[in-house]
Amino acid sequence: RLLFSDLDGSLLDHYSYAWSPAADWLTRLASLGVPVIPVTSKTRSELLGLRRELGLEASPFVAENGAVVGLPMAWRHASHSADADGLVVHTLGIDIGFIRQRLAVWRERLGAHFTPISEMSLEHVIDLTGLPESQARLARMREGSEPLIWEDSDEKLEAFHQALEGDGLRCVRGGRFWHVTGEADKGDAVTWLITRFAAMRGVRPLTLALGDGPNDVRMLEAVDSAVVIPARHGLAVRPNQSALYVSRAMGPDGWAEGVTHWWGNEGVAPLEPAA
Ligand code: 2M8
Ligand code: MG
Ligand code: MG
Repeated sequence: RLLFSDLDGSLLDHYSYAWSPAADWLTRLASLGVPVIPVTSKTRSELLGLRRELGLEASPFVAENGAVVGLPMAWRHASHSADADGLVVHTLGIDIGFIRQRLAVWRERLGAHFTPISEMSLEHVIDLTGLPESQARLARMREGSEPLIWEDSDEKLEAFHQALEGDGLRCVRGGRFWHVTGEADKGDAVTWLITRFAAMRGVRPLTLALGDGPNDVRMLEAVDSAVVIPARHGLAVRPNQSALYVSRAMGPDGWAEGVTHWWGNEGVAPLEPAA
C-alpha cells in the first residue's frame, strides 16, 4: 500500500498547520510499513524539517506541485545518484529561472497585475501564510514552481493561463496562491512513484490519496481510492474518480476520517507489513 497526501488543509490544518488528529493514523501506518507520501506545493527546503517532525523521513515526497520528487535510499534505482543526505531528487519540472522569465514577459505584454512570491517581502509572505519566519523563508526557496497572488480581472487571468500554456507552463490553484509550474503536476508525480514502487516490489500497490484543493485533482484521479477534504477556500474540487469519499470534517480531522473510511476495518483486508 501507498498513501499520498496533500499537506496544507489536508494533513495539516489550513491555519495552524497542526496535525494531532491524524497522529494515531500516522503511527499505525508507520508500524505497518505503509509509506505516507507528502504531495505538496511546499518546497524541498520546507519539507526537510517537516518530514522529520511528521516521522516521514523514510517515505518519498513530492514538492512544488510535482516539480520535485525526493526518494529515500530504499526507493532509489541503481542509476540514481544520491546527494549528501542519501536523498535522490528527481526533477519532473521546469527550471524556476525559465518560469520567472516568462512571468516577467507576460506581465509586460498583458499589462497584468500579480505578485510572485519571489518579489514579496518576508513580512508579506508571513502575513499571507501565517507561517513562522523561518518557514516563510524556506517557502521562497523555489526550484520548479512560482506561487503568485493574482491582482487583476478574471478575463486577464484567462489570457494569462493561455499565454503560459503556449510556453509549456501551467497555472494551478492552491489554497492561497496560484502556482505556475511546468507540465508535470501532482498526478504525474504520483503515477511516477506508483510505477517505481511496482518495479521495486513486482506488484502494483493499493493506493489512497487525500487532498483539499484544485491542485490535488490530478493526484486524486491517479489512485485507487481518494478523499476530498472540504476547505474554507470553497474552491471546487471534483476529481473524475468513482472511489471517492468526501469527509465531513476539515483539515487533519477530515484526513483521519477519510483514512478510516477506506482503510479502517470493515471490508478491507488487513494491511500487509513491509517486505
Ligand atoms: C503555498 O502553498 C499553499 C498550498 O496549497 C497555497 O497555495 O495556499 C506555498 O507557498 C508553500 O510553499 C507554502 O508553504 C504555503 C503556506 O501556506 O503556501
Ligand atoms: Mg491543500
Ligand atoms: Mg497543497
